[in-house]
Amino acid sequence: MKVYINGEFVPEEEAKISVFDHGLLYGDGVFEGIRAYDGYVFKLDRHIERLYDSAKAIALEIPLSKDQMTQAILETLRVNKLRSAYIRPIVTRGVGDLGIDPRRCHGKPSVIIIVKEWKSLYGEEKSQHGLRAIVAHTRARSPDSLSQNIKSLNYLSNIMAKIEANFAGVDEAIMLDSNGFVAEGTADNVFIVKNGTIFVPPTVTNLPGITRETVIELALKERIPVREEFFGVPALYAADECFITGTAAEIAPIVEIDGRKIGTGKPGPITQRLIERFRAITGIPETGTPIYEG
Ligand code: PXG
Repeated sequence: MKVYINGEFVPEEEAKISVFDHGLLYGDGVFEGIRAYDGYVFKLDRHIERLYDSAKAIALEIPLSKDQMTQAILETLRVNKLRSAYIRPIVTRGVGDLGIDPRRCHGKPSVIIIVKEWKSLYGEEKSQHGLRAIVAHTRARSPDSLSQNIKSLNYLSNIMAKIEANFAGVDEAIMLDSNGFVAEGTADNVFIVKNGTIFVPPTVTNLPGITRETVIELALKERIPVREEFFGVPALYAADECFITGTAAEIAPIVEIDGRKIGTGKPGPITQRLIERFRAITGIPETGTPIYEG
């Protein structure tokens, strides 16, 4: 696999950056997680927009225009002859010295694009039968600190929640906001279904997921009511269905939380319907940017 680093394609083994890069030293940078399905990059424009929004929030000027970034991503896929892939653009503050001041990076951000052949996150089995989760003790970062809205290279709170899930021997951790309401998963958004209505927390406490917004659109098309409102842990336990959404997870049912069975303990009918609808809109020109001509 070849990796894009600052305009050049470098073989994977040689794809290295400086130990003085502030992305490594301070987590000073932003990234995206994107997927290509069967020759089409799913919602590429939205991912590009979110990358630039994240960069704007941390006052990081990406040295490529949005169009140049789009072309760089497509070219990286073509160089690697990929049709279905995971795509990871990363922009860091760049190479500086041992001091946090971004001015020491001389305004030269590092741009990296890694592409990989896609492998399913939880495996077909788990995605079909559902995941087990815990509610994490580690809280999602609050909007008055480094907002969860920014897809920055600082993922430590999410990683700590994931470690909690690993210790508990379950698949995923659900993080609460500073008020104790459900915020999101470690790399995904959380939805519940109660009496035929879908509930999802407003995005002030979580990443405005592109899968999340896609699922809301699909649900409304299916005439399933959707309410964006905060809910607590008891509502999570008492839900008829629960699922997480993300570029990696797609739509994955959660069937157990903190030892409580959710609904029947099997993926619910609304979750299954949305999974089906979601599958139908990936890998098509209506939702994706073509990698190859014709
Ligand atoms: N919340 C968080 C904290 C995330 O990191 C989502 C929600 C879902 O957003 P999207 O736009 O993907 O629906 C994410 C997404 C990875 C990886 O390699 C992580 C994400 C996406 C793709 C890959 O860990 N995070």
